[in-house]
Amino acid sequence: MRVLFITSNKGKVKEAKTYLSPLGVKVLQRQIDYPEIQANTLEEVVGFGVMWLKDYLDEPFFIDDSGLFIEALNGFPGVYSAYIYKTLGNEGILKLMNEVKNRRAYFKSVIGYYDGRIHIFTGITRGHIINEKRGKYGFGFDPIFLPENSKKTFAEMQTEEKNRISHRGRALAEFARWLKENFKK
Ligand code: ITT
Ligand code: NA
Repeated sequence: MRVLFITSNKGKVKEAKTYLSPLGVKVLQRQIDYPEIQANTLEEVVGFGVMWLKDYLDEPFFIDDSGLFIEALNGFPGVYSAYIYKTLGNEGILKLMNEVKNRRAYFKSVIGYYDGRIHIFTGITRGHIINEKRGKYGFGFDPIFLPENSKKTFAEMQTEEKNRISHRGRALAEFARWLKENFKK
């Protein structure tokens, strides 16, 4: 089967393709700017985005809204992650975290899939914000995030390795399990 992935983010597409292609799910990127509402949760942002997009698409599609939630900053940047990444970047986050002792943070990914109905899949990965950028793979906040029980930052991992423990990998795993249950060949 094929599904459209509505996103502007090539890094997300690479991860989704790497996860889903071997399972026989062909992922095609489409760039359609859908409104990302100001909301308190990623689930609300995704729900609104899917309900807006469904009128423009006539085949199954999904979107992914993600965020980095830093404990010492009360969950910031969270739902504002895209804007903060664009404006402050990793350097800005490192500056905000300068001398901050509690460096705990988590990434969360929410996938909204639509096939006539909306289905939500989520994944979380806990870890820490390190003191300097490390690694060249991945995208976004990957160079400053060290997942729990790992010596490598997300940016020091190849896609398969990141997928195995990442928030998006976990959301994709739920999504894949659901597809398998609902499309038994
Ligand atoms: P869309 O078009 O899919 O919305 P986006 O890049 O705007 O792409 P989000 O709205 O989900 O994505 O914003 C999340 C921000 O967090 C964005 O700046 C990403 O670079 C970053 N981010 C998301 N997933 C990440 C991951 O797995 N690793 C590192 N940074 C990530
Ligand atoms: Na976005």
